[in-house]
Amino acid sequence: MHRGTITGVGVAALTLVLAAAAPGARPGGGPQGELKEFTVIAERFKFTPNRLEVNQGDTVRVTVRSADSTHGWKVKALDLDLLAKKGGKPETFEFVAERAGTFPIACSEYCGKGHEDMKGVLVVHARGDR
Ligand SMILES: [Cu+2]
Repeated sequence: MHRGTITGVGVAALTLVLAAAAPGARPGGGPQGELKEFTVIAERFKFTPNRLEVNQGDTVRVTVRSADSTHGWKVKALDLDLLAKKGGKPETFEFVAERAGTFPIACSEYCGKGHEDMKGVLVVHARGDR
């Protein structure tokens, strides 16, 4: 059954698919959505940027890179959880912002005393609300 969510294995598979696709190719992309790209730096104890804003229907491509230890970039409400490993390569994934709303982002990998402060927000503006 297709659940439409991105979890650990799904992200890995998706990354491979993206790597194989030509840059900028957006098969199945809706006529209204745009491609929005973000690079997020995760470090103790913040995300930069910590606020991402897109429009409903946009394809969102997020690259997360750690500047120190291992961190997670998790949007629980959307079932997104990306691991940015210590000294690791940037991790990229892509999803379509189907639901409008304001979704909290948190670090999903305990990284020290300020871990709880690693927060952000993903804002998906409803169509017609631009
Ligand atoms: Cu953390």
